[in-house]
Amino acid sequence: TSKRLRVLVDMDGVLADFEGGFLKKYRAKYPNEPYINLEDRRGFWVSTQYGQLRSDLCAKAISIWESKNFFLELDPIPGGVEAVKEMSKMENTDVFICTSPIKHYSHCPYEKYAWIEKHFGHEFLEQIILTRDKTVVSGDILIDDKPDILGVEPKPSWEHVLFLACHNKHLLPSAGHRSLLSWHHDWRGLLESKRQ
Ligand code: BVP
Repeated sequence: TSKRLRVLVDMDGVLADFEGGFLKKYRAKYPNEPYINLEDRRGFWVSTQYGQLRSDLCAKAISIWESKNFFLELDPIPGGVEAVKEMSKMENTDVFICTSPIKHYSHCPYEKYAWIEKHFGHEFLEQIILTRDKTVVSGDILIDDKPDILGVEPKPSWEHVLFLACHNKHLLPSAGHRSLLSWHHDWRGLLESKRQ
């Protein structure tokens, strides 16, 4: 039909490799401290799992993503930039990058804009939604690696499709939501299923 499809795509863990970037910079800054291999990550919050490893490691983990250039220098997740560029050119499709900045705002919000400009071009800055509450954003589908997306709106308009990540692998297959295993899997079919 003629209705436009609105796709919301998360950034960290879906387009930008937060986990890989974190581990690389954590190990470089703290070469003598223990760390968690990506295969052993459990739970969305890196800081929580590092705090469980040893309580002082929580603050050390946080110091990594609060540092200048952390968000800017994240590598792209394979296939993500290409997929989002392609879907933004599809007929009757509006794509937004919907991402939650950290509250330490000195670098993160700026660097998220700069990352999008670097990988998608200046025009794509129109498509950015920065919010700490994704439930108040309307859309048909939200592709996000966070298992629980909560906020003030109890019935968000979007269907949450869980994007596979090192921290949520063990949750799959989940009764709660459909999932997308990678950008090399069938995201086109997922979008088509929402158009009816
Ligand atoms: O800005 C990102 C990184 C940050 O939370 C935001 C998640 O955004 P979405 O992917 O939901 O859009 N973040 C923060 C912490 C700890 C803070 Br204390 C963490 O462990 N993991 C994480 O992603």
